[in-house]
Amino acid sequence: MGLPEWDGELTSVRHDPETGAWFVIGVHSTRLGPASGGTRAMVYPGVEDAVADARRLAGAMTLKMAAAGLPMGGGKSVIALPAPRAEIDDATWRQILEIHAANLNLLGGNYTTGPDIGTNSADMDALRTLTPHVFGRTTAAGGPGSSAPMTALGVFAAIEAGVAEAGLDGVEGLRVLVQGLGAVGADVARLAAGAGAKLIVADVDPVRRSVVADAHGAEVIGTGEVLTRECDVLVPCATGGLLTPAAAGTVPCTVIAGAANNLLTDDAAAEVLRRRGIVYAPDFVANAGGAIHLVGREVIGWSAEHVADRTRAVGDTLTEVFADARTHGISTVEAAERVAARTLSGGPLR
Ligand code: HCI
Repeated sequence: MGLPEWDGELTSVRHDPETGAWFVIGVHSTRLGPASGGTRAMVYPGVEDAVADARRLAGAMTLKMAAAGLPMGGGKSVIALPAPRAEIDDATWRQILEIHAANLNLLGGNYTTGPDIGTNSADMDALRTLTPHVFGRTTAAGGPGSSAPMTALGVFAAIEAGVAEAGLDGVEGLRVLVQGLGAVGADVARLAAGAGAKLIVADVDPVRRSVVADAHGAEVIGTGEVLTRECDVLVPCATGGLLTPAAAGTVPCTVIAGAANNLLTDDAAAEVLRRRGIVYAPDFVANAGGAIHLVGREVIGWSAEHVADRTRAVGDTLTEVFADARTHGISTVEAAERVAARTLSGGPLR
């Protein structure tokens, strides 16, 4: 496999012929503490794509931890499945988790995982019986439970900060378009509806769409309309890579703040958004609530109340990022990277 260069510390790649799964772990940085980041399980076109995704996501975790002031480095696991998760039988999934746990044990605590797309707290319970290097177990198993509510709380704080930066007067009455109604997206939709937003939602899954639409009176649109539907706030909560520079050049909204990791395909997209005057809340700041929950509860020992306070503070961080970007004529991504770089240059946080 010819791999491109990477500025991270280590990539582990393993294939299991029996299950047909590939296991990739990207350890981007251990500068602030042990690397940490979720386990993503999904189908990829090829193993190169899985490696590229793990590395990109691991890099984003480094920035996320640093910008949130958490004492952890950045890493990510990707399990490239032989078939969609829903089609994998219990025995095979168990086997996949066992191999993943063995890989985590080989890394000896330099990387700790948690849930991400395709895995949940119950999977973390199962992994935790095989390896100690796991966050995010269910409350029944003694863990802090799903990180989704805190991720959503932080995203909502990001929406409010973005709305203020755009000179709009609060979320009430604004058209808020939520793309992706998984645990996080559905909860952001609930918060936005509670604040009086006119909700527009899109999801590939018809059940998820109608549950949210019925609960909050949301308008449902097709997933193909997300980038062309006029709205005030676009809230991407599905997989990343939604905004290419071309899409950033035409997307008809005023504020973008969502939960998806690696929302922009590259820095050029951030620059396009800046030039168009669209307020973009950098993903690794806006979606840090999940990491604050897991690391706060399981590493630092924060109370649930303190975790919620720290998560709401995501809005304050973004207010500073927006002001810094405006003052210096740089993209909000560059401004947020400066915040992370300041922390990273200081070295370990604990
Ligand atoms: C994420 O924010 O994308 C994942 C959060 C996380 C943090 C620490 C360990 C696993 C997952």
